[in-house]
Amino acid sequence: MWYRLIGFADDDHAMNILAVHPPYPGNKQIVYLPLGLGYTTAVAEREGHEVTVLDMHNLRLSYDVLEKTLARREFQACFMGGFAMQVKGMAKVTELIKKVQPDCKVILGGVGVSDIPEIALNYTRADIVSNGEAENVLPPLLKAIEERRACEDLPGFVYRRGGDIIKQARAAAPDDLDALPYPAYHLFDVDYISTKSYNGRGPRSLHLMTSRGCPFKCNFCINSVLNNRTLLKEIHGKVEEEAAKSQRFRSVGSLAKEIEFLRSRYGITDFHFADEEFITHRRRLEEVCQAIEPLGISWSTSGRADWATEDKLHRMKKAGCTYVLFGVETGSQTLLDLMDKNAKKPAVAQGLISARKVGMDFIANFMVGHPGETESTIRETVDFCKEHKLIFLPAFVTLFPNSKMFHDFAKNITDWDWYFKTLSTIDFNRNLLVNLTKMPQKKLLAMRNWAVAETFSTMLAPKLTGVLHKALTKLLTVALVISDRCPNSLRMPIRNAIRAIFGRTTSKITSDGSDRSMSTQVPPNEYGQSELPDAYEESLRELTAPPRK
Ligand code: B12
Ligand code: SF4
Repeated sequence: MWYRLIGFADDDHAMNILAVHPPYPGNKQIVYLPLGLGYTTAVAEREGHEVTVLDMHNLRLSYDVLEKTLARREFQACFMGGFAMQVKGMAKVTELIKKVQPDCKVILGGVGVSDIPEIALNYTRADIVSNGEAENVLPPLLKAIEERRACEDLPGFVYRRGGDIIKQARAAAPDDLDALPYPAYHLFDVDYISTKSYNGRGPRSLHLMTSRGCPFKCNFCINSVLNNRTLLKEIHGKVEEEAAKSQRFRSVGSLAKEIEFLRSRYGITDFHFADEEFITHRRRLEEVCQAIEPLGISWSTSGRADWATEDKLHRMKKAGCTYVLFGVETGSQTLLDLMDKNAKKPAVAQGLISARKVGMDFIANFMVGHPGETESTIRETVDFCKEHKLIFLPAFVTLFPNSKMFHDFAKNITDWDWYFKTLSTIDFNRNLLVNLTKMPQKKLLAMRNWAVAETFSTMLAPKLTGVLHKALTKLLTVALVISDRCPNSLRMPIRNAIRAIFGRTTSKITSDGSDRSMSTQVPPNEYGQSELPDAYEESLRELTAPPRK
C-alpha cells in the first residue's frame, strides 16, 4: 500500500522531508527562488516536519549529491516541484530515491505536472501528484502519510493505490493569501540566488508575488485552464467549488512586511513582482505603489501593454519600478485573436508609446510559431517592431501543460519520454519543440532568423537602406545562427546586453515631470476588446471616469 510507512528517523519531529528543486539543464543561467517549493516547504515546517532542501537547479548540484544526501539520512517524504522542463529531472530523482529509500513517499507538484497528473505519475513513478495550489491541502496529506493512513477523499491529489491511480478533485486554491506563511527562504541559498536572480536589476534581488492568477485566458498560458471551469472539469474529472479562481491579491500591508523582512534579513533591495498581471487593475496598482514607495526599493514586474496607461506607468516609476515586462507576443491582429489574447494592436502600441513617454524601461516579449503563424504574420510583426523601434527577440511557442493550447495538441504527443527529455534540454528562445504552424519547419526557422536580423539591423543602422541594409541583415542572420549554437553562458550576456543597450535608447523620451491626469489613454475596450473580465469592470470605469481634481 502506498501509505505503508517506514520507521521515523527521529522522534523530535514528525517527519524528515527532502525537498528537491530538480535540474533544468536546458537553461542553467536562469536562477530564481522556486516559489512553489518555497511555499510548500514552509507549510511542511509549520506542520512540524523537518525539511532539507536540495536546490539542484540553481546550485547545479549533481545526482551524486542527492545520493550522498540519501545515504546520510532517512526521509519519509520527498517534495519536488517545478516547470515542465524539470519533469525529466523529477523522474531521475524519483528513481534514485526509490532505489535507496523505497518507502519514501515522493510527492510532485507545480505547473509541470499539476495539469497532467496521471501522465506525470506514470512517467516519473512518483507516489502522489498535487493538482493545483497546495498550501491548504498539504497538511491533511502529510498527516495521512505520518499516520500511515490512505489519503482517501483528500481533494488536491492524484496518487497510486496498488496498481490503480486514484484521482481526487481539483482543490480550491487559497483565497486568503495573507494567511499563507512566507516561502521558507531560510531553506534556500538566498545569498547566492539573490545575487544572480533572473529579472533582477539590483545587487540583491528576489521574486515575490503580490497576487496570484490573472483574469484573462490567453490560450498558451496557464490561465486558459485555470479560468476555464469546463476545461478544468475535463482534465480533473471533479473540481471543487472555487477551484477555478481568477486573480487574488494579498494585502499591501503583508506585502510591505515581507519586503521589510527580506531587506533586513538578506539585504534584498530589488524585487521582481512575479505576478502574472500587475498592470490592469488600476486601484490595486495605486494601493501597491502607495504602500511600497516609502520603502525606497527598486522593483520590476510584468503585465499587459494594452492596459498600461501613462498615468499608471508614471505612478509605478515614482514608486521605484525600473522596468516592465510586456507580453506583446505578436504584431499581428489575426494572431492576437487566435491566441485569445483579447487585445487590440493599437491599444498594445499605445501602451508601448506611453512607456516611452514616461521613460519606463520595458522588455516587449514576443513569441513565434503560434498555430496560425504565417510568413505574412511574421512580416506584420517585423513592421510593428520597426514602427515601434523594437528588436524582435521571440521565444518559440512551446506546448507546456497547463494551457488550452497544450490540450488542443496533447493527443498528438505519444512519446512522453521524448517530450520531457526534449523539454529538459532545449532553450525555447532558440529551439523549437514542435512546429505548430502550417509552414514547413525550415521556412519557419528561416523566417524567425530573418525577422530577428531585420529588426536588429533597422535598430543598429536606421538610415541604411537598399543593398547595404540587406547586407547587414544577412550578416546578422549569420551571427544569429552562430549565437544559437553557443552555450547559454555566452549567449545570455550578449542577449541581455542588446536588450539593455537598445531597450534603453528606445526609451529615451523621458517624463516631462508634469502631473498626469487619469485616463491619458484610450481604454482598451474602445479598440473593440470584447468580454472584459468582471474584476476589471471597476478598473475600467475608473479609467473612463473624468480625471480627479
Ligand atoms: C514567476 C514565474 C517565472 C520566474 C520564476 C519562477 C519562480 N520564482 O518560481 C522566472 C522568470 C524565472 C520564469 C521563467 C520562465 N517561465 Co515562468 N512563470 C512564472 C509565473 C508567472 C509565476 C510562477 C510562480 O512563482 N507562481 C507562484 C507559485 C506559488 O505557484 P506554483 O509554482 O504553481 O506553486 C504552487 C503549486 O503549483 C503547487 N506546487 C508547486 N510545487 C509543488 C511541490 C509539491 C511537493 C506540492 C505538493 C505542490 C507544489 O503548490 C504551490 C503553492 O500553491 C508562472 C505563471 C504561474 N501561474 O505559475 C510562469 C510559468 C510557470 N512560466 C512558464 C514558462 C514557460 C517560463 C519560461 C520557460 C519562459 C521562457 N520562455 O523563458 C522560463 C523558464 C524557467 C526556467 N526554469 O528556466 C510557464 C510554465 C509552463 C509549464 N507548464 O511548465 C508558466 C506557467 C507561464 C505560462 N505560460 O503559463 N517564470
Ligand atoms: S494576460 Fe498574461 S498572465 Fe494573463 S492570461 Fe494572458 S498571458 Fe496569461
